[in-house]
Amino acid sequence: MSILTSEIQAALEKQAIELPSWAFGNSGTRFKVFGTPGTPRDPFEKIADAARVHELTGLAPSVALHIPWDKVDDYSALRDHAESLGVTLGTINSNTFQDDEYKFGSLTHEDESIRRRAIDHHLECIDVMDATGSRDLKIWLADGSNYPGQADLRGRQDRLNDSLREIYARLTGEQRLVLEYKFFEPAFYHTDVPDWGTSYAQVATLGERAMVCLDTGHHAPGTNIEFIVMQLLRLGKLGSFDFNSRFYADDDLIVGAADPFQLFRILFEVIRGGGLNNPDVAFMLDQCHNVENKILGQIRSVLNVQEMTARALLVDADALRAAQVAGDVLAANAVLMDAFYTDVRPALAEWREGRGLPADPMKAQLESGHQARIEAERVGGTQAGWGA
Ligand code: PSV
Ligand code: MN
Ligand code: MN
Repeated sequence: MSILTSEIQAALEKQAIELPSWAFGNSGTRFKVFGTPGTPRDPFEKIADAARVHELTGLAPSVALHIPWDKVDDYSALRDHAESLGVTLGTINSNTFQDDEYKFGSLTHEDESIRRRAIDHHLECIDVMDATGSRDLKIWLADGSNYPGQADLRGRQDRLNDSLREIYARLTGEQRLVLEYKFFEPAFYHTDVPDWGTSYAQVATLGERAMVCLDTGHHAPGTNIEFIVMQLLRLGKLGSFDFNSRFYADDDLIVGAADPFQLFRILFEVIRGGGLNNPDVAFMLDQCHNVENKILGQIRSVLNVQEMTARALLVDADALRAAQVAGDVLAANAVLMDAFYTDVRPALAEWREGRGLPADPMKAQLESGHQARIEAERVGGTQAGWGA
């Protein structure tokens, strides 16, 4: 009998992880962007790559877009294209971090005309959402300052709130706003939305459909991220995850690569807090593949999330609770570690096969000739990159 009980299988069956369109474009560091053959030349091809990941894993039914990187003339055509490949268009990510005007901020800017421009960009993103059928608008701001005294910290919070209120008021129906925080970079002294508390304080003033986005790479080293997950779920304000992993700063590496145990702990708190397969909590990746194959990198990522979810689902909740109540520190820790150390890969492979999916999606992609085909097809044109 499989170690994956029917309850666990039912939970895994429903798991969905949104892929970022930008993961399929070329990306790099400020030192070098390595182009790779077969890289998509437009948003249509990025979506085709994302659909390939879903086809092989059954785990990634939607793709997040970044505007203007994924700007197209006809969003209904993009939507039809996605749907014809078996995926939907997901979160719309705004972008106020690459125009000269935004050098000193966007939604927080002192200059009303620049702040207006930034608000208008978000309103246009909501127009895109109307056309794509997307539910979530994700806002990450590069706003901040580099030197003490450079900026009026308080005034910027007030303007940010004013801007967010206007954007939120434009949402209709099921649409939501998720505000992402990040402790530093590109600003180094202060960032206007540096932490979950600031994001929470801002979205709490907007309304029920404004939530916090937690990017796992956006915390200082040593931060107990699972505690934040617990707290936001408790407050009903965890809107979405941007999963990735980091060794140093905002590395955007494959989720679960740097610290699988941390991913396990996060997923344990997600399950504990009722956040698994909960439509209010969107699972997304926010990653870049600078040196590895991008489609395989995304397959590896969603499998890592699935594997750690399965392990977290294996935690014997009753035994854990009993040990906690009894004050049995070592027994409680052992319950958690037993689940973490369980190798679920063979059971997952078998389960996948039973659902008509390849037992090993990485191997299936490698042996399929798919990469060679897209390399042959995608000759000419300009390859998309992080930022195009
Ligand atoms: C910048 O830090 C960033 O990685 C944020 O995490 C956003 O989610 C992402 O870029 C896309 O805008
Ligand atoms: Mn992010
Ligand atoms: Mn980031």
